[in-house]
Amino acid sequence: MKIVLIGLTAALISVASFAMNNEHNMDHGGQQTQSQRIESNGITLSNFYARASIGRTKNSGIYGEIQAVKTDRLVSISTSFASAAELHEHINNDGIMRMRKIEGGLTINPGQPMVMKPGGYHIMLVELHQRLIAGNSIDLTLEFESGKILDISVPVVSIKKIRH
Ligand SMILES: [Cu+2]
Repeated sequence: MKIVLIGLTAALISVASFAMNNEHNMDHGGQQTQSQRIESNGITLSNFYARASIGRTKNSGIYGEIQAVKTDRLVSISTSFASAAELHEHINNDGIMRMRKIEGGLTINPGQPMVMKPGGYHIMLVELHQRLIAGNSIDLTLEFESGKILDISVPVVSIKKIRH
């Protein structure tokens, strides 16, 4: 009886690891349309999306939400898909909306999620190395003043699917 039980347990473990491998492969090879939720060291990243390239434009935007348990500051952003990733805001300059780079990072306070969305704060991808295609995903690394570094895989979606 004992031998049968051990055999059964081994079979269950191999089924479980097979399922996990499958999921793993889908993340890398397949299309990613769902945004990841990353929680690490008191910082949560959610609803991250990158806007698919429009024509041959060399820039694009990333939107998402950052929450922190303790006050922290987003100081550096990078991706292998672009020469630079900058933190931007939109400002109303005599009725004309303009984008402006935020120098010195952006503070995130506990209980106040930092929301990046079209027309507001966003991550600007400058000098894309390749077009961003809807259905693909791109890597993104966020560094905080506290020293915390979070990696997230960001799905690329068409502008029509990004909610305002
Ligand atoms: Cu911008």
